[in-house]
Amino acid sequence: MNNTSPNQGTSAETSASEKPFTGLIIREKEPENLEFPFSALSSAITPNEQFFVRSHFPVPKADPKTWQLKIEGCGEPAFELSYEKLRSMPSRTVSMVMECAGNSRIFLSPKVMGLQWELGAVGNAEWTGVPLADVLKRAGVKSGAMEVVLEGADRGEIKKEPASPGKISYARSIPLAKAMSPEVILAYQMNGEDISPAHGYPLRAIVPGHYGMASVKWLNRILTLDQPFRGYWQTSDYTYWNQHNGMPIQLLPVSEVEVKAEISRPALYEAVPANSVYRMFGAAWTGESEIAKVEVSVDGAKTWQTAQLLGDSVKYAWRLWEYHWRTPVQPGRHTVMARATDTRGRTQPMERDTHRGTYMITHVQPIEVEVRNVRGTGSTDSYAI
Ligand SMILES: Nc1nc2c(c(=O)[nH]1)N[C@H]1C(S)=C(S)[C@@H](COP(=O)(O)O)O[C@H]1N2
Ligand SMILES: [Mo]
Repeated sequence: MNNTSPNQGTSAETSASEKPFTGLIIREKEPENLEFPFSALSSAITPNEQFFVRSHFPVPKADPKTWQLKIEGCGEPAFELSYEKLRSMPSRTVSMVMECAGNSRIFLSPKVMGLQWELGAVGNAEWTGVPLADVLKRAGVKSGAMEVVLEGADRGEIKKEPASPGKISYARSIPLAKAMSPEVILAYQMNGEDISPAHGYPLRAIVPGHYGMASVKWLNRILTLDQPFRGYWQTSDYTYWNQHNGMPIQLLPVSEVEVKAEISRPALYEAVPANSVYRMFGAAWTGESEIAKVEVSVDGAKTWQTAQLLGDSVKYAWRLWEYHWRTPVQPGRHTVMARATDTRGRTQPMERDTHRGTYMITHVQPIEVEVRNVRGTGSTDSYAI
């Protein structure tokens, strides 16, 4: 698929059932961490002001006139690029779903540490910038390099043990092979506008196929390494237990996105009219693959029906879907679920895998709704039959 084409548009049906967007939800005031209310999903592209924000530290100030991107480890001295120079280089636009690895954490029971995201630490935007490979080729990659570290200008202290040695900068690495892939870009625009301060102005990495933590914001330094990077967010935070013969043997960095479908509507505990057709609606995404199908269950996972995928498949972007649910005649509590499968045959698990720690929360989420006899409750997603 051509990844530079405009993404799936909103169909007429979609707009007919839109719930208005009434603002982001605060998960933390300082630093600012904001969630998109997922029931307001209305189009394949998340508008900039609706895009969730996940930041570990306050937004660093940046002056594009003096700002420099430093590339080190490729030879002496460090290679530098100005903002102006970067903007003059050939660019590319990539449509990418960005999901925070901790998205859906509030559904874990017992409760775990970390921001308590519901369904909205995820969004899909078109990012424009320079392929990282072009910048690395200009700087010259030393033979033996195996990882590329991306460092942001934001800094802070980690108080949780093991505490950091004073202030440290946010940094993550990706394998060299991924860094050289054409979809990985250094982006200065988001949906056709210069990236806002909250989302990484003036420059951020965009690493399609990986969870959000790899897409380093306020990027000002790139380092190539001939050994695995052992930084804080690579080895202490954003890790999960790799298993061998049923034994957890090694903490590995969270990296590739797992396949997942989310239900936008009905929302949790929404009142759904009985004996009607309700249009269920949501989005599905995966990592280095594409969505093959989304299935819906309205009977507690006894049977699964195929949902309709909307628009075209765009690698690394999410795919919208819908399903027309004939709601029960009898009022009462009902559970609906959705699960996605990708073209590699990977599908969402029903149970939580505890080796994933506090990240990669993709097991099937039951969404409870209240089926009611009343009509005209304001729902535009259904019609009587
Ligand atoms: N420099 C820097 N980059 C960062 C982060 C950060 O705190 N500092 N947060 C990461 C995480 S955990 C996520 S999920 C995404 C969120 O990007 P957004 O705020 O634009 O949605 O940015 C990533 N890049
Ligand atoms: Mo994240």
